[in-house]
Amino acid sequence: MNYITRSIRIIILTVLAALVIVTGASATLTWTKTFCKLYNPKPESAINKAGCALCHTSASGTDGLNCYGKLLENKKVKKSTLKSIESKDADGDGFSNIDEIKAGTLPGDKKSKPSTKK
Ligand SMILES: [Ca+2]
Repeated sequence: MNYITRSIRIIILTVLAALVIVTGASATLTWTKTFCKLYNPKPESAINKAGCALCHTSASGTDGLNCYGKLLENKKVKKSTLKSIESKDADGDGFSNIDEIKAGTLPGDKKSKPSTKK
């Protein structure tokens, strides 16, 4: 009985862990889809090449959120949410998020910024 109870617990915890991982990944994909629909980044832009690093601290997306991603954390996945943070400068590099997005640079990476200030 004890063995069965422990086995059931392990199975339940494994399923829950898998759900958390899948839910997190699909949330990220939904953000990416919404972002691309709204801004349509150019294929050669740093944004397009960054993949998950647009909002995460790594390209794999398995690490935490960067400063741009943190502005979207726990918010509804909607175009209006993205628009609501356009005027902010998430990475503090002197360029607003929307100026970076228009230039194709990363709004969550201080080292990636437009070549000239607008
Ligand atoms: Ca910026």
